[in-house]
Amino acid sequence: MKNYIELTEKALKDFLPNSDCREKVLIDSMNYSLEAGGKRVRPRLVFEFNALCKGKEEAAVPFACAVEMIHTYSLIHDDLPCMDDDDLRRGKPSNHKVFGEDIALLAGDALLTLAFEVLSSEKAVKLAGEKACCAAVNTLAKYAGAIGMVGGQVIDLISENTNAPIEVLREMDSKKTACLIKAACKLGCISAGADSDKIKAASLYGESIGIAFQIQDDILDAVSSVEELGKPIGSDNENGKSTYVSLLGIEKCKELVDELTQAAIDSLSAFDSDVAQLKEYALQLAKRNK
Ligand code: GRG
Repeated sequence: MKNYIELTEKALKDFLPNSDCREKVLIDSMNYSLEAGGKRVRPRLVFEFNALCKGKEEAAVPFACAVEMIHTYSLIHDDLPCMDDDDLRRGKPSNHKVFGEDIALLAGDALLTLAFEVLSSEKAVKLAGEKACCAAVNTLAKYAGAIGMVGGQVIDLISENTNAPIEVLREMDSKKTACLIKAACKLGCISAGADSDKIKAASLYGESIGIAFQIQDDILDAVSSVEELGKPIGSDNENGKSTYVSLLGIEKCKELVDELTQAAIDSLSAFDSDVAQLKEYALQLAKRNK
């Protein structure tokens, strides 16, 4: 999986409207966050599952871009003063610090809608087929929406200063973090026209690595530094939010990450092709340091 970052980044540029227009500042703001140096975890998952299901790589490109657009919008909105009010993202000033709150809010909105424009575009339909594009729109909308990522963010907001217990944290992380990761895994299968058993197994993989990803994020927030992470640390504590680390301690969290990673690897037994890459990627994410 060497090519996926290049493929995604080139296509993200191509899908972005031309900035030679009166609303140039909006396009520049969208582009600023799209090219700000994310790890491209979700596009990689789309490409990995597309390959595992023996799909055409080109068909995965619009799907990978759509998921990354939703992810990017969520980060822009998450950093806004009305949310986490963070000034730094990926080692650079947050979108609203550069473009102002109004434009940052609208850049997030425009990325959210662009994701669905891309998924239903002529290009996507030509590459993946109408049925797959329609299923992808439905899946991404569901996982990013009110009972998915946005719902998780609301649970996060209303749980501030409540000493939320582990069950609430689990539901919040499943929705806020794992849902979009799950959507990426499912979209990879859908882009390849895979059957429902494979889509279900991909969803299980996504749920497990998604929760592990969030626990690892909580661990890094506790043990890492602003310089290493490129974003502020310790804001959950300051905002009175429970995290896996505050509830369970670092050692238990590490054990949980390992267990969830193993569960993700086990779910790959539903596939008849070589799962080595996805196994390796789950292990790599569990050890990530940024
Ligand atoms: C819709 C406002 C709104 C928020 C949705 C996803 C989300 C909730 C908020 C973003 C902030 C956050 C801590 C999300 C949890 C998931 C997570 C750890 C995101 C960071 O993802 P990475 O590490 O980011 O893949 P990069 O920078 O590599 O793209």
